[in-house]
Amino acid sequence: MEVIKSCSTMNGGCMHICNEDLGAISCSCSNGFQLEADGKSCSDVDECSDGTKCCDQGCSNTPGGYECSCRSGFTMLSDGCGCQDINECLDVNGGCDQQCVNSIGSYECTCDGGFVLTIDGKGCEPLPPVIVFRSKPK
Ligand SMILES: [Ca+2]
Repeated sequence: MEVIKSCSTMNGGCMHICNEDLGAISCSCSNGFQLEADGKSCSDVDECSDGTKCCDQGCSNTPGGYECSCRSGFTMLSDGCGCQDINECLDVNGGCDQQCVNSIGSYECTCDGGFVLTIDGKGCEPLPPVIVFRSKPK
């Protein structure tokens, strides 16, 4: 077996970065990768599980990095880490006929007195006249 003594031959056997120092070769890895036990191979670091992630909510590991994500009802901050509630009421009143009430991660429509919410959760219709339910006569 040929002993590789230089980074100029086959990258010194290193998967990523070959360092030559006083005739000795050592391998290192690009950011987001870690050196394997063989001293040559590089494997992805799972930042989502090793505690280095900055994500408020979701985290997905990618080769050499990771990406944060936010649940529905939230928007990603420019830092790529934080998640901020979307105030749906600022956009066409959340689609609500009458009142729009924002909440963290969601919102709901409500109606003024004398009105009830329609089945779609957005519209308002006048309260129906009082209906008296009677049991069927036997
Ligand atoms: Ca919201």
